[in-house]
Amino acid sequence: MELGVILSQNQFNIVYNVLSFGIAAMLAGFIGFILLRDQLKAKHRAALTLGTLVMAIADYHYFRIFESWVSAYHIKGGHYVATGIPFNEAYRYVDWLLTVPLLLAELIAVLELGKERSKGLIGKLIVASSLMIATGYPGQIAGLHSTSRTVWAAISSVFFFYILYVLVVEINKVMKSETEEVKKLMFTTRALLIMSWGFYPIAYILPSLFSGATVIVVTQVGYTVADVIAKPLWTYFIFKISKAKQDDEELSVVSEKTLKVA
Ligand code: RET
Repeated sequence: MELGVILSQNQFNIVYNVLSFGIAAMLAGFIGFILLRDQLKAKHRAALTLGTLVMAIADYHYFRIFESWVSAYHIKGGHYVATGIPFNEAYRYVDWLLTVPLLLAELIAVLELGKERSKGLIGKLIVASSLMIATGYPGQIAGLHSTSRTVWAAISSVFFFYILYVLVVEINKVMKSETEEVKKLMFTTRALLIMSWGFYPIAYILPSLFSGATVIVVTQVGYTVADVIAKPLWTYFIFKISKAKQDDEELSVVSEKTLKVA
């Protein structure tokens, strides 16, 4: 798709900088979550551990995407033209294939649904998310206005809506029995889920409204922004829920002790 495309210096630099921002955001998340680890006791750490792994996987992929971007174009007569080495869009999809199940597992861990229920749910969500991503990829690399792009996107969307439906139902159920603080955080996490996940199909559709090099720029900026919300920001909120739950537990232990003393 990219061969023959000419990018202005600005267009090339926007993608270059946004990918560089992606590397920085994922690295900052990785280090930040390691530093936050001590604030949680072992019992509440599972979700943060998964989030830290997500950051490592994503940072590696952003580095590879960046590298691929740099080798796909070179400057000629003041413009960037394709070198002949294709820009590798598959890195993103491989990244999602690995990180999406982990991000979903983070949420399931923090919802504390019990071992059996969590296992069953995670199994279903892994299958659905793998299918969503695997069926999205052929559409991503198909021609921008081809029928196959629409058909694959429609198939992928079935799994997308299924995942969102399952998660929103589970969050809503759990929210009912939580304290005000946890409820508020879960409310934000639910909004973050819908916002960030909703951004991916938009970043997929949006390029069809443009032509030429703008398509490439819009795709890369869109996916990177969505990734920063869906990975580090998401994990940060999940961490806050873990912390609030831990604080609640400590508070109830203290009040039980006070009751006994009294
Ligand atoms: C695709 C193809 C078009 C239709 C749909 C898509 C959805 C992608 C999503 C990706 C989520 C990725 C996340 C990554 C975080 O690391 C594949 C673009 C519905 C929802 C959360």
